[in-house]
Amino acid sequence: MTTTRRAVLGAAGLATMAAPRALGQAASGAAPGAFTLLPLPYAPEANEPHIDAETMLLHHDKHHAAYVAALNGAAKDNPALGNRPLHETLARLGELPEAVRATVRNNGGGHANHAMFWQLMGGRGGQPSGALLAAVIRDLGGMEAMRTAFNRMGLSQFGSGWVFVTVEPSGKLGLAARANQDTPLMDGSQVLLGNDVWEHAYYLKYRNRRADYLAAWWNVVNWDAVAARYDRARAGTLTI
Ligand code: MN3
Repeated sequence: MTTTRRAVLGAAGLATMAAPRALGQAASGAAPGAFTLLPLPYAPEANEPHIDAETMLLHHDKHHAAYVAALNGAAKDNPALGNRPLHETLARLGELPEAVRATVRNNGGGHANHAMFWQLMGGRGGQPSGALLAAVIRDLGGMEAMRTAFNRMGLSQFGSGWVFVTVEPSGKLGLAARANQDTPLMDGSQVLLGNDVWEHAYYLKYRNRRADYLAAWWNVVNWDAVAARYDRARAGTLTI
């Protein structure tokens, strides 16, 4: 929630208005099962030929499912986890008991990152319009400059990680790379979009050619979905 909304709502408003739940999180967080693996929002072959169906199925049904299972395991022992929106937990990892912090960082980050990732794929690439395109031009030098810098950061991320376009607290767009399942949500930014550069995201089709995967991935971005995320980010209602 933005400072502006906090100020507008005031203490009474905050008390009566539940923070927005994250995508893939139960409305009332009764652990276990507080966190849910939502189905892919399109057929696994929807991103062919750029991202193959087998990769999509393994990635969603096995890798993402494992993060959700481990996160629910942590919530079983720490019920407060399931009752707090995931993005708020990720923004305040330092408040968690040390025994559970790394598990939540890795698997909560993994759940948030993948839930975001599926939502913004299944499209036909191209480019956004309107306010989002204007922001890309204003803050990132335009679509081609953004893609070039994003792909370079994804390629130079050593080992497993992610590359993101963020919405900073100031409202400006930015670029960020993170190791493992870390996310800019852990640093107070919002995530507009992100690409997974773990080998499991591309190795079946692209083998070691991460650069080819990064270049091809833009062909499946659903810019309508990204624009909807941008609107929510500006309204202070984007969760993960
Ligand atoms: Mn992954």
